[in-house]
Amino acid sequence: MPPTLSASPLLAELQVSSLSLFYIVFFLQLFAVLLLLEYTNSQGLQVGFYKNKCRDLEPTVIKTVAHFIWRAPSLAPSLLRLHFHDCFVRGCDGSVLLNSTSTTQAEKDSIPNQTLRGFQVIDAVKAAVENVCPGIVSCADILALVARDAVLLINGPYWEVPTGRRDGRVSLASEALANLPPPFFDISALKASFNKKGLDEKDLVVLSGAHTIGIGHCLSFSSRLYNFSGKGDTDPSLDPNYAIRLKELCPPTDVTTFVQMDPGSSKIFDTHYYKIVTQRRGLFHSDASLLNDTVTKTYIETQLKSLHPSFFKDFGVSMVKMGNIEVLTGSAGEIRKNCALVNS
Ligand code: HEM
Ligand SMILES: *[C@@H]1O[C@H](CO)[C@@H](O)[C@H](O)[C@H]1NC(C)=O
Ligand SMILES: *[C@@H]1O[C@H](CO)[C@@H](O)[C@H](O)[C@H]1NC(C)=O
Ligand SMILES: *[C@@H]1O[C@H](CO)[C@@H](O)[C@H](O)[C@H]1NC(C)=O
Ligand SMILES: CC(=O)N[C@H]1CO[C@H](CO)[C@@H](O)[C@@H]1O
Repeated sequence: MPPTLSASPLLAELQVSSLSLFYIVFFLQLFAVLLLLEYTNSQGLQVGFYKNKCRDLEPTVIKTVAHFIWRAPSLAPSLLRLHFHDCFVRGCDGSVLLNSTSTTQAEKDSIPNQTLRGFQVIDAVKAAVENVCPGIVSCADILALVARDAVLLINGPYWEVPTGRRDGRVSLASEALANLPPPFFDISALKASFNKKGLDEKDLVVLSGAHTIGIGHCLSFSSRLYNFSGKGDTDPSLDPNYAIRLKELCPPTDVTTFVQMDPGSSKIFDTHYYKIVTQRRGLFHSDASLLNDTVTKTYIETQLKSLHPSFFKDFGVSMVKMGNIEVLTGSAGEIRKNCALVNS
């Protein structure tokens, strides 16, 4: 017998055992991954987090928000925007609510936040919630619930809000400037900004749909009207007739005037914003740039063509994703007593 023949069964056996070893290692790894998933899930947010700790939380929140919105519906967009500005800076940790201190300038006092409104609503909700369950509910969770209820109260979509966020202790104006996408961004900068927060192009086009409600100040888009590229010109992506109208409303140095983002429909949560975007009448360059990408453009066209647009359902899904950005959970952070101040 040639030695090679006697060696081959051994070789076969070796191969079998290395194959089973491969499977053992494979399943061990799979098991480890599953364990890790289980662990991160239990560390994550959950719908009904306060079920046993603060049963009346959600009714208390919506009652207080309704009290404000029925008297001043224009607060609804502002309250939705607060949650976005919270989540994009240091995650959804309530940092947008903190006041500046003698040593640090907070997010509130940064350029993108100059036009934020509705802090008094958050304070009132926090007070009402502290009244029914003191020291239990974070300001970050209140922002997420208020954003949902604000949209619902103007007949927008409803979605379930996972909770369990904890409040951060840091708020820096410089981080707001670095993390919030400005209105002059083009599509690649917007995609990069959202990707950095774990959000994709669909989330970008869906969440931009929030601009179906609310207003924008002249200063947020006047660079499109005057001297767009340093030649005294107007942004070519803006409908020229609409540009003329906007110039009438917004003289070059106007800092107080504001206009509806979705004129005529700016109090109604619907797909009309997508319509004005296709008409080249989106208020910001960032709105216009949604036509410069296949995924975002196709989404917009599909919503407008469809008899039953998926926008409402999609909006809830993307809001939950946004609400998950870099959250503090477990024993991280704190439950603030006053949303404007870290606990002492
Ligand atoms: C895609 C990147 C985005 C950019 C560049 C952007 C930019 C802006 C700007 C410049 C304003 C006007 C502020 C003013 O002049 O008063 C505004 C308003 C608003 N934004 Fe956005 N935004 C973006 C995404 C979002 C998202 C993700 C949401 C929420 C899900 C949102 C909700 C709103 C709302 C509701 C208003 C109206 C606020 C009011 O009426 O007080 N935006 N946005
Ligand atoms: C936070 O700042 C606002 C505006 O300056 C002020 O009205 C409010 O009283 C401050 N809140 C606290 C708790 O200091
Ligand atoms: C337009 O921008 C250019 C380049 O930044 C600048 O030199 C020029 O003075 C600006 N014109 C006006 C009217 O502001
Ligand atoms: C869309 O892309 C074109 C070609 O690159 C560019 O000239 C235009 O400024 C872009 N529009 C927006 C709104 O970003
Ligand atoms: C709502 C709010 O706090 N706005 C502030 C934004 O920042 C400017 C300074 O850049 C403050 O003057 C505003 O009060």
